[in-house]
Amino acid sequence: MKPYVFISRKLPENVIAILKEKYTVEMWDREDVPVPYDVFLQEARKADALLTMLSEPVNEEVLEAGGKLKIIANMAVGYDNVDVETAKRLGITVTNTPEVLNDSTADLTFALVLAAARRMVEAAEFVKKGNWKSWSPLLLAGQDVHHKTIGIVGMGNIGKTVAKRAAGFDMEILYHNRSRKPDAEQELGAQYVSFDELLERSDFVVCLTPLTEETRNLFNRNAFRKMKGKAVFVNASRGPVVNEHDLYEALKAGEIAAAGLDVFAEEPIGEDHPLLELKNVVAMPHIGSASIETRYAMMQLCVENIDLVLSGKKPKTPVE
Ligand code: 8YV
Repeated sequence: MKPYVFISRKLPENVIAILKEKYTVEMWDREDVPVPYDVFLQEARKADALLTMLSEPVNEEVLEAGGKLKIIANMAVGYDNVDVETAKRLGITVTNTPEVLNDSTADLTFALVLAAARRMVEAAEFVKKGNWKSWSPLLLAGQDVHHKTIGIVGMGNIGKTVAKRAAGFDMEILYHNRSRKPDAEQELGAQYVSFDELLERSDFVVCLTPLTEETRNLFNRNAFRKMKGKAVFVNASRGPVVNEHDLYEALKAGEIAAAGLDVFAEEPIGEDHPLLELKNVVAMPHIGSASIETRYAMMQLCVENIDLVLSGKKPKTPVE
């Protein structure tokens, strides 16, 4: 019997063709809803390989379901949806999609910095709604980005790629991370500072840290209170790193100036989400890595990792 591969979202046929030649491949083919948990679990019982998205909880029950699983290829650099410890215990390989998304995610992150600072979404709506009838010197005036201070929390590969963009805008670059990053310090002049110092000194606070028990709720009322009144906060990592209620209160009270958010505590969000009431919030539907080129590269990497592991070889990008 051929190994069985289950893919939890519809992927283009040309990407999965190589898997179909060698394996039995099934795919959840609805685009409007994620695969229901009971269906996913049933598929996991049969599967040798699962190609998963962030929306799928790859928990102990899933990992232990059939006893045949060899690989979880998660189509994301983050893997907070996967119980990696249990996978390790069971000898199941977990892979992610690092590197290929660094530039696209950094582009989107920097776009949020610019959009929130220069009020670009508000301005675009103003024009589209036919409100552009006159001109005044401070009409839709925002804040400059160039020559300001950016503070990057989470100086991983994406953080460094954002820092490169910031250097091009002549920004002073501060960062906070679990460990020092000498390459970012030497090549980009980034300065390592404590979390509090970063909050106090930055005009732009950019969150790119993975979601862990340490980072959950890291950006809370206390943190927002330490930021400058003109600070712009950008989150392109994981929603639960931010206390959304506290962010709402901080924005509403004018404790910080604006926010650019690509991620939310519970996704997707509806139009009734409180943060959407605020004019100074730029909200995106978790599209950090969503360029056509990058999404293809991510899918391709998942497919390659599955093929390698099912052929008894080492995957390209294991989660260690
Ligand atoms: C997701 C992301 O991959 O890579 C990550 O960790 O958050 C995104 O790039 C994307 O939403 C698909 O799951």
